[in-house]
Amino acid sequence: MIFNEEFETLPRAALEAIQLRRLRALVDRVYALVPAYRQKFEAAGVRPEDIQTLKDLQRLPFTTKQDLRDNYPFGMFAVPMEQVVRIHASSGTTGKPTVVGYTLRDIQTWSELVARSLAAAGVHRHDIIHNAYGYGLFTGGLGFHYGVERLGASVIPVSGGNTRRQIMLLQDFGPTVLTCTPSFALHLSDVAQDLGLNFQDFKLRVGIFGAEPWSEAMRQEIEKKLGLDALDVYGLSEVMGPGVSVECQEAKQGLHIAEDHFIAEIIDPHTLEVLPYGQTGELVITTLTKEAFPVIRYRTRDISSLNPEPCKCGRNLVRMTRLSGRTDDMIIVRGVNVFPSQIEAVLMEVRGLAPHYQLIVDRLNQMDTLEVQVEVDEATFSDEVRKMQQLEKGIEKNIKDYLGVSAKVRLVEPRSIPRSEGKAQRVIDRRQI
Ligand code: DLL
Repeated sequence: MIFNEEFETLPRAALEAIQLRRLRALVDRVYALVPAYRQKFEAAGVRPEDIQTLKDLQRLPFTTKQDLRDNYPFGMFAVPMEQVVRIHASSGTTGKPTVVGYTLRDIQTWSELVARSLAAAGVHRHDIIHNAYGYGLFTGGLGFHYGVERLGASVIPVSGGNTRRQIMLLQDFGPTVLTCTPSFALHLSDVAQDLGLNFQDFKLRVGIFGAEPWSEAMRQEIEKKLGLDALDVYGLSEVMGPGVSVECQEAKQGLHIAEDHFIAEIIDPHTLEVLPYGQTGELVITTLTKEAFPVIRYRTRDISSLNPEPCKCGRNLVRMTRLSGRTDDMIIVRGVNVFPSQIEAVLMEVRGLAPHYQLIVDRLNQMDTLEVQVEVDEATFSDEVRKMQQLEKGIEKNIKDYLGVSAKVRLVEPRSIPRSEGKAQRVIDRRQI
């Protein structure tokens, strides 16, 4: 189903005319209102009037997470705070989160784009949606919540956690749609099985999964175990949240990007050159309509490619391929974005630790596990076991407090973590997805 027939099926020429008009207005606005953008444009020797065609976008400088960090927390907002009605945040590479803001109109746009995503996945007004994306600073929960309401369907705002209770609600309320991370979907089905219940007996028929990497094999498994049609949804806080792109139920081949609101480019992350359609590289996104927190050529660090062929679902919107990884070392553990540098920052505050650590990520019963192994210095190592255990617990608490993720901390002997000749290998990801 198509939620916004007019905009989702625009002929390319008409779509590009809208994109150019919006891009020029955006560039004028950020140049006038956001000092950080003005400075970056000036440093690159480009002025708003230089943007005459869509190709001229390539003359504008990229925006990175570092820019957001330099302007933490609200320095890149393009409206006064009294027009901001919502704040969300996601993990930054240091202890500080990346902060994003929305005007009322931004929330309306976002709601429409999530409504479009739901419709593309085959959801309609009569559906009941069990929304198990986390509510809070994370954009998943509230993003889907508003989208479901915009579509006119019913939302159950379950949020994350409390798996057994979720199973009870799935059984009793009979939702027809499940929205959560793909790993949590599988975890739900395992727990149901342990309780002697079968997902096939529930009413679910569609699942919309994203916020973390998953594979075609995982889709097959989810569809088989949960008895539903599983679709991929993509987004990131810096650009909006969920709803930037979504697979359609008809083709399930690539995620349609809402191009009347975003321009996507693929670049070579080393040379920074823009690559032609079909080639794989880093996805870069420009927001065309966001008011509070527009981004210009934001480097997502996500790896994908673009396919411009019209789709059998009727949309002319470019499709991005399922993400195949990231160009940085961010890992996603139970839906929480984690940078090794954040863990490092927590560890470095503790006396008695050596700056050698490794993160071991695995998946046990469909749930991600994170173990932090860190070397202690000689003095700490000769302490009694009880003291070492206390130290471990203390670090676990700090990681939970600062990063919002549970980890198992294991203090290990001095010089036991393998040293590398080049870049230290901080992450060992044993998950098979
Ligand atoms: O994860 C927004 C979202 C919520 C998307 C719910 C989909 C569903 P962040 O927390 O800012 O926002 O994390 C964004 O998550 O750059 C990707 O690396 C990863 N990611 C998001 N969707 C997918 C997906 C939300 N479908 C980061 N497949 C992004 C693989 C994904 N990775």
